[in-house]
Amino acid sequence: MPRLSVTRVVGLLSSVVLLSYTASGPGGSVAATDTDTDTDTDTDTDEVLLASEGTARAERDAARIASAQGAQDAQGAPAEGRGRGRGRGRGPVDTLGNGPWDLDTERGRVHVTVVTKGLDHPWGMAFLPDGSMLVTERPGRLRLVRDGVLDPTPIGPLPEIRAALLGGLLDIALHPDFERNRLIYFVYSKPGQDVPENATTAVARARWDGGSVLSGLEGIFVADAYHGGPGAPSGIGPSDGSYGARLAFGSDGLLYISLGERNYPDMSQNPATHAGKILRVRDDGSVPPDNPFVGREGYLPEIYTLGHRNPLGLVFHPVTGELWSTEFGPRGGDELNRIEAGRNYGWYLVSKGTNYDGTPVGDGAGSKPGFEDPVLFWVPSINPGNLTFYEGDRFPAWRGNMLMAAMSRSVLRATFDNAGNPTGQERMLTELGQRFRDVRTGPDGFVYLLTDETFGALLRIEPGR
Ligand SMILES: [Ca+2]
Repeated sequence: MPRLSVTRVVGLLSSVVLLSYTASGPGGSVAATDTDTDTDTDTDTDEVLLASEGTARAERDAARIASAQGAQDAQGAPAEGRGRGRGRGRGPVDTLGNGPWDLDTERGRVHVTVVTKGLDHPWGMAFLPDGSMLVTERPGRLRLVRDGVLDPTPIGPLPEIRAALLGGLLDIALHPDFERNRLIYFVYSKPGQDVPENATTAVARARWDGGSVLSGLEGIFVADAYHGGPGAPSGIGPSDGSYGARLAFGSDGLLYISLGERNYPDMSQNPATHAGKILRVRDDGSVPPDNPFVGREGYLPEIYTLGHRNPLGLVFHPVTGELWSTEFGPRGGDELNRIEAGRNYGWYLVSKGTNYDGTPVGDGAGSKPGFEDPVLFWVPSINPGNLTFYEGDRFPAWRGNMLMAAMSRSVLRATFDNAGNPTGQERMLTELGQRFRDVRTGPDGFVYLLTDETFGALLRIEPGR
């Protein structure tokens, strides 16, 4: 298959952008685009990601049309254009296979198995005390994997979710006291009340007793980050991109939420919006009085840090207790950041990368006083997803290492010295050719991965045999 040129990729983005702005209907549905997920995975832009999302959307649209219920979803969308690509007529393809795989890494052989397949763009996961797992699917389903088997019945009800482009049901977290109160938290893109495209991001919680029904569903936080729809100022990409969003509970019992700037960079430095920020709230969504900007005029009090583009990873280091975040940046500007209260992480004034059109970010200075430098950044971009610091027993050679899921079809392992400075990196599991969205260390010490694919999977990495 020919590799896409940058021009071609930009062309694809234009069509995706155009369609997303001209579409109408409750789902923000767009006509199918002629896009190709098997593009140059090292091309360092959102464009490839968005182009492949366009294909995924086309696949979903085709599936909707095939179903009777789809007629309702398609309301207002140009029916003649839906599900019809210009070119190859290729349906969704399982690009993974069944495994298992035995793969070499710099620190030994690993054995990778499929825990379950049949997940549509799985996005986040949470391990339950009994060893089972909850997994979100971006189109808006919450799934249970018990004893390695995917329960066919999704868990609900969920709130109304705007599942458009990169928006949908995103991350999930258990309350720190889950074993007693059975509370689960999830973050999702929320349609605007009058204009669905004028969407934001919200966090809800509910009680889950192990079956398929949630009780006590309650929104605890709606970000002041509405953006998109007719008349919205245009940014650097679709307003249904760059949502974030990850959740992480700290040992302080507080909930940390990472939100992207929705491809409207001005929001990252604007303290009057939650977009492009990492936030900190109590478990009921209220503001902790010691948040860094409480009482400062013009600042929303939930803000913990500013200046983020699309922070797609958020985790507390299990040993140091530090908060770390990966950030999907501009070209050559993907970042790993150590997150500290009240700091500004630069976007869109300071970046190690450049804008996708090749122009410098800000005045081109890669660093500036008052803005935090990333611990790591990648040229070309790596398209980071979530991350974990490995401290389990199964892979002694990985202890203290960071593992990062990457949409550029690899898992990145990074090492650090005792002072926390990076000392080396390795890209692993490239043989599988999958876009990795999430990576976690399981309570059993194995490493679990979600592939962000239409035929998505939950994978487990074990030591080699
Ligand atoms: Ca930055």
